[in-house]
Amino acid sequence: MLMQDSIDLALKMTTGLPTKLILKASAAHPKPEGVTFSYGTAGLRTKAAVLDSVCFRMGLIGALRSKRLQGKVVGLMVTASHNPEEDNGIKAVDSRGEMLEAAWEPFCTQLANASTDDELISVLESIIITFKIDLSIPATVVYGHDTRPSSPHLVKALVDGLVAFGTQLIDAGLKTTPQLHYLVKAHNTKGTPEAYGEPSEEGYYKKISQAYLKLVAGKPSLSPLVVDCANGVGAPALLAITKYIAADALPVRILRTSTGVQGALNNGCGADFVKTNQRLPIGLEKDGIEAGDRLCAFDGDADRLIYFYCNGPPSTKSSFRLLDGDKIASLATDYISELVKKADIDIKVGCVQTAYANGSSTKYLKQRVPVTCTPTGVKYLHHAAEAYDIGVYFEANGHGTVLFSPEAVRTIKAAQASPSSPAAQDALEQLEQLTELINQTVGDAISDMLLVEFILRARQWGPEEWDGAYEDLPNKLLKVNVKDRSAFKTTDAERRLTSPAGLQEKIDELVGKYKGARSFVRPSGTEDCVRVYAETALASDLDSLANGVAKLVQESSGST
Ligand code: G16
Repeated sequence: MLMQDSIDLALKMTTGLPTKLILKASAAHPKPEGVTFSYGTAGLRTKAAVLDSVCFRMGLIGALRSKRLQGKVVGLMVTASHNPEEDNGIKAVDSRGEMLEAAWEPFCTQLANASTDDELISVLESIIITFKIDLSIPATVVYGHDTRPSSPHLVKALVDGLVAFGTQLIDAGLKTTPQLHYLVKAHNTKGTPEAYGEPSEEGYYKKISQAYLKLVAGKPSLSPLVVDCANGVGAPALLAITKYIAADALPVRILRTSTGVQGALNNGCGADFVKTNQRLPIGLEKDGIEAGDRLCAFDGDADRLIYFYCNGPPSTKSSFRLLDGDKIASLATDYISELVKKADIDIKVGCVQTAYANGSSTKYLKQRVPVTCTPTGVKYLHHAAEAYDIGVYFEANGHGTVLFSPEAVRTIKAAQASPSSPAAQDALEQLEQLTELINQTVGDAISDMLLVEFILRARQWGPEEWDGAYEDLPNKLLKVNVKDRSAFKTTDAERRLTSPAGLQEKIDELVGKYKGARSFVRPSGTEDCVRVYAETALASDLDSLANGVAKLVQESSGST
């Protein structure tokens, strides 16, 4: 295209930009000085006190993204998930219920960092031109928030951004992150043959509870499950679903539900605390739990799930046993693979993990199904899982779900017309219900919990039988505070560092000194730290390796 033609087209495309309205609204949401924002693993996330302008600007992005998708509903969720209560953030949901398209991420970062009005408008113009957005298309955005005290204020900023583009608003209010993903997909598929469910919170509960009840019908009950809700939004959501599922179908004790208590969120409890510290939530041993009880924990926005139990007195630290995302992946992969075999259909099951997956879990899974490794972040795992007919993806930290490809769903439905045996018919019915039970838009603590509960019930297993699949290699996760985490760059699905120069070689040398050891370093995309993961064959080597790598990180960067 000739230069003049390009200029004319750009002018034409950006003519409808409501510059005055945007700048007027933006004046009420000034960017704080001296802060640089970055779109990370799951959106923008940092201290809530500096996020007002970011939320306003993500409102603008939401409107543009919806216009780009011909007016389809997109979602914005105000949450900082597993982070401490004083943090907040925003996750963007695309029209199929998945994470925002990666190509938009650098623009979100640019817009969040624009420090003048001119810069703000210029970034918006470049988004419009890059993605060929027709501004005359009306936008619709559904937005929600978690229980953080800062959320209502930030939602207001978000709405100001949406309103500046005349966006049609759907206020979902207090929601879990997976519920918001569900709502986006349900809105966009309403009235189509692919209708995902009623686009309401009630629709969400109905869809998954009905599937669960069909799956567990006739299967003997298990002892009660104890749930740590991280004092977050998972608490009211779990309470709500128990109104749809009677206690004999889901015997449950719901703990850590103090959503209104300042400072309680994710504090000494929740999935991240349990996984990272490999211990019970603080004080849980005094909550009347016993050896062998099934325990699980959500994170602050209920998109992660971790199970655990004690194989001896809960007051003894050594009795703690973790059933993390890897163990959930192995449970789900085994069960679903068996169903596919019984159903006698030609469907391939695959599994997706990250470098954090315990080496034993990868070995176990690889003996059964193809396994892919991606960088950290649901957005990467989700897309990799789409490559399989049935893709099970879980991060060790408890984020994950199972995706059934449209072809797999068609095969399951078609085979039900003439099943090869009564056992095949039963397996096909179970597979069909699993497509309803599992929230296929994103990892969902509640839906995943029901999946685990169903499988354990079908197998009549307690946590020890489940745990018996394989023995985790001793492992440790450390956070190291550094001056500039952006100095840490990785390659090979984050398993190796390319920067700071020379650090990877030093890590290799250290790892080489320990038997069956592995360690890697990567910058967190949600917290201001660098994460160190270490795994060894011998428990006695673990602390020495993990601390040694952390020391190398500190020496290479200068800790804060
Ligand atoms: C988010 C992402 C996860 C990721 C986690 C930690 O979870 O959705 O995929 O594993 O951050 O990422 P990082 O190690 O980069 O900090 P959440 O639950 O915090 O939204």
